[in-house]
Amino acid sequence: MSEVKDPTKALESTGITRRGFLKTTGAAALGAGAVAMGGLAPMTKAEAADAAATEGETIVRTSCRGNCGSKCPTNVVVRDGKVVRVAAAELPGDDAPRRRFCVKGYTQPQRVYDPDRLKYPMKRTGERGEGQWERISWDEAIDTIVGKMGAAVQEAGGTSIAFWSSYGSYGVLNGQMAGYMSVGYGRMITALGATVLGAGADYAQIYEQSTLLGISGNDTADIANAKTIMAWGGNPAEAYIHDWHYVCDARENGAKLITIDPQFTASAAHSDIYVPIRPATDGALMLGMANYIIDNELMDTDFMKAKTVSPFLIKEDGTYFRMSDMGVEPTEGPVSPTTGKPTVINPNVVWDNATGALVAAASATDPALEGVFDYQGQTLTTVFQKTKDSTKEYTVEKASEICDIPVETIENLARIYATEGPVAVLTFQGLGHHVNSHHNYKNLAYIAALTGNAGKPGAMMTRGSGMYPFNAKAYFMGMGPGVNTTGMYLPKLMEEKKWGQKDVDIRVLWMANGNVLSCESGRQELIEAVKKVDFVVCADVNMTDSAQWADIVLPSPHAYETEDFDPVCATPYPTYYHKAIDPLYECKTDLEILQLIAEKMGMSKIYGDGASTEDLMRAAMDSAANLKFGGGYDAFQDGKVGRNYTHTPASLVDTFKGTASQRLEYYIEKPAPRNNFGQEVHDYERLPYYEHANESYWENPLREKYPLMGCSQHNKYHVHSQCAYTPVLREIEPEPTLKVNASDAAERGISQGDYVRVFNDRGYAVLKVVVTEGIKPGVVSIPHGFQADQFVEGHTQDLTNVVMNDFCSNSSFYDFLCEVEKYEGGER
Ligand SMILES: Nc1nc2c(c(=O)[nH]1)N[C@H]1C(S)=C(S)[C@@H](COP(=O)(O)OP(=O)(O)OC[C@H]3O[C@@H](n4cnc5c(=O)[nH]c(N)nc54)[C@H](O)[C@@H]3O)O[C@H]1N2
Ligand SMILES: Nc1nc2c(c(=O)[nH]1)N[C@H]1C(S)=C(S)[C@@H](COP(=O)(O)OP(=O)(O)OC[C@H]3O[C@@H](n4cnc5c(=O)[nH]c(N)nc54)[C@H](O)[C@@H]3O)O[C@H]1N2
Ligand code: SF4
Ligand SMILES: [Mo]
Repeated sequence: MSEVKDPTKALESTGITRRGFLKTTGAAALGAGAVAMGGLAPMTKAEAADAAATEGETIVRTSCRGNCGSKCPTNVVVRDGKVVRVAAAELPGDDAPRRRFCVKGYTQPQRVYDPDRLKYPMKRTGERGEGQWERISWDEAIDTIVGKMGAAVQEAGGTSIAFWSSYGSYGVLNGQMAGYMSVGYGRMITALGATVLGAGADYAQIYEQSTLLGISGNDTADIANAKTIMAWGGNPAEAYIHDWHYVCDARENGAKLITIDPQFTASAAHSDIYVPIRPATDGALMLGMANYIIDNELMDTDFMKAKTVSPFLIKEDGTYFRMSDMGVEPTEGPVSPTTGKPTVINPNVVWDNATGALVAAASATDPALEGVFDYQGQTLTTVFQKTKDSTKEYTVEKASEICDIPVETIENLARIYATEGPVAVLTFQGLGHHVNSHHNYKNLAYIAALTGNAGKPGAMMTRGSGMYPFNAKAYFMGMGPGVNTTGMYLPKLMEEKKWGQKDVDIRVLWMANGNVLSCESGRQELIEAVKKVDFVVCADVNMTDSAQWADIVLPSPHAYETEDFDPVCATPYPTYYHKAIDPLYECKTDLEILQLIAEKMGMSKIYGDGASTEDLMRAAMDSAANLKFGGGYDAFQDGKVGRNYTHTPASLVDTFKGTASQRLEYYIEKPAPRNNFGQEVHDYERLPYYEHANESYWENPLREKYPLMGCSQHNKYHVHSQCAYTPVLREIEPEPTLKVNASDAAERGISQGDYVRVFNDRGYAVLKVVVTEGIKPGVVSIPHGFQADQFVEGHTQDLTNVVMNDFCSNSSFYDFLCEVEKYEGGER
């Protein structure tokens, strides 16, 4: 093994301090990893043989990168420096059946050899967004960028440089997990004290469930142990194809499948029960189910007492009543690996029915679930009592009205959920893409707590995702980012030039690892904000909707042309990207580009003064623990298939180890906003809660003008906007389509295959219609991941808005109203 170098040491002599692992960003990254899985079926022998090398060929193990989440290990067969075939790579032993692959994986070579790839650095010649470009040299590109960055830093400080990403890559060298967690971007950003604009997607789930409630979910393989599976606001058959075979296994063992979705998805088609729900009302459905479960005494009270925060007492100010409140001094526990300081042991107090006294939770034999208690004039209420009281208005009848679901169906759902467990809830963006949808996760945790549907085999609130531990220190070169927020706040930042107390005068905007001006919501508002920035750079593989708005575009290599390591993986086998072929054309990786910039700016020490790729990779992978238990970098070299050593039989089930109380939490003692700029935090952030969506709610007076509620779906032929131009996939699905219910179409004189104009005050798009019974009347589904030039006119993402939830920063991809009319402009 070669010497382990830590190039971050180079900085110590400069006086720049390094910063330890940020708990929240780590958790966010983990949650982001829970984002997606993929793959259709195990390899047949014939398919596996596809990837076998014949004479003159070599097989290189890599991945298709991107954020479908499956991270299928890929065997790329190379002959004469060219990719000739690809197939799923083998996984060892018992994990072999986890080997999956899909049509997007098989067609990656078409993306590699796409003639429209960005080939050279280019600069804009016409107006911004006009599409006029001129080839330039790398020297000119780097000189221009360094000139702009240097001037901006001098005049307006480090925060004037903003790096904007989403989920293009989680690579430890070139990616931007959680906005900046990689050697390349992390070191540049933390050395400059730059502004990080992270993704607005996935935050309802990531922030509420993973970060605040500390629940990470069971391993995907555990789905097979469920007796009931609920595809609730998610479509595992198409978006989590990696999980789907476990759903099928469970069904073969007799499990019931229920889908709750306004669209009749592929998952719905396979279901025993399909419940078309009015969008953005799931929170009310959950509370209606909770009240039915309580009223009909279907609760698992043993679970509630032993495994949840239900019996914990809360003071009037909303914080927990602890032993210190009764004069018992806290004691010191073991040193925390995250803070390096001893943990404080100050137990929660419960009322023990057995002794009729207030005691530490662990010593109660029969903790009271309900009740209000007095301690020296202070009123103490159990978490369950408080929640029950604050949500009692959501009777089954009220939920029925809000959700447009019959009372009997809600009662049936509640009974099944409570009595036919273990229940695996497979959910994602249907519960996450409205402005206030983060409350869904507290409500889901509440019904799971009432019924014991978490923390045991087959019972989960979501499926988890593994992460190979990485050495986050390798990503830091200073105090951290100057400002760390979400890209959706760009309009606010450009307007106010402040973030909390900090000045943020963004002069240079760097877009990479995300097609943000195609995929983030509020596209037009974001474009307006981008127009106000002096200088915009975009690094990508293709001329994306985002690259179109840059001043300089930089060509990035395809995954097969890159060396990197992705620590996030749903299987125990995280992917090491071995470089299969040299980068085509003049493409350079993000790290190479940032190294050139650092050199020109006199900052080359941030990348270890010419340290090799191996050195930098080792800095991220070779932590003491990784070397000891998992082998680190070397475990993935020379044909070895490294395994995530933290993936153990014990890790298959989430037993709430990540929560402060080591119990299932549905109460948040100290809610703190993800992006803190001094905003008010409401008391309801603590509790299960329902409120209607921002725009997409039935009673909204705006429905007189725009009666249709929007939503969308993750496309089975795309990974977001990636694969949007893959020729084979375009043959299957040549153009974007809008799904409209047959009754809504008939009312508007729209027929199958017509071109329609879908619009609201923010924007419009012209595209082909699919008239279907497979969507709830009053709801339309816009396509996700198509590019501006694939619409006849406009862009469906222009219908969405930039409104975010200030507490958890999730955005409003489905939270919009619109109207549809027949397009009279003829066919394209
Ligand atoms: N093929 C493919 N797979 C992917 C991706 C991809 O782009 N392509 N992306 C990956 C990523 S990053 C993510 S986050 C996941 C997303 O994974 P999923 O969320 O499972 O995928 P979606 O297709 O967005 O499914 C959301 C479903 O919610 C429904 N829905 C909309 N509004 C509501 C509502 O208010 N209530 C309920 N109950 N349902 C509602 C929609 O009709 C849709 O069927 O997919 C991942 N997998
Ligand atoms: N209407 C609607 N909008 C949505 C959603 C929806 O359901 N409906 N879903 C939302 C969700 S859940 C998500 S996660 C987001 C995803 O939003 P994005 O992450 O922005 O989606 P992608 O199209 O995958 O964009 C990733 C880009 O990164 C580039 N890339 C890949 N690897 C590299 C690299 O190594 N270096 C550089 N420089 N670039 C690289 C890719 O070529 C691609 O252009 O979309 C959100 N938007
Ligand atoms: S797109 Fe996703 S499911 Fe398909 S091969 Fe690639 S990683 Fe696997
Ligand atoms: Mo996502």
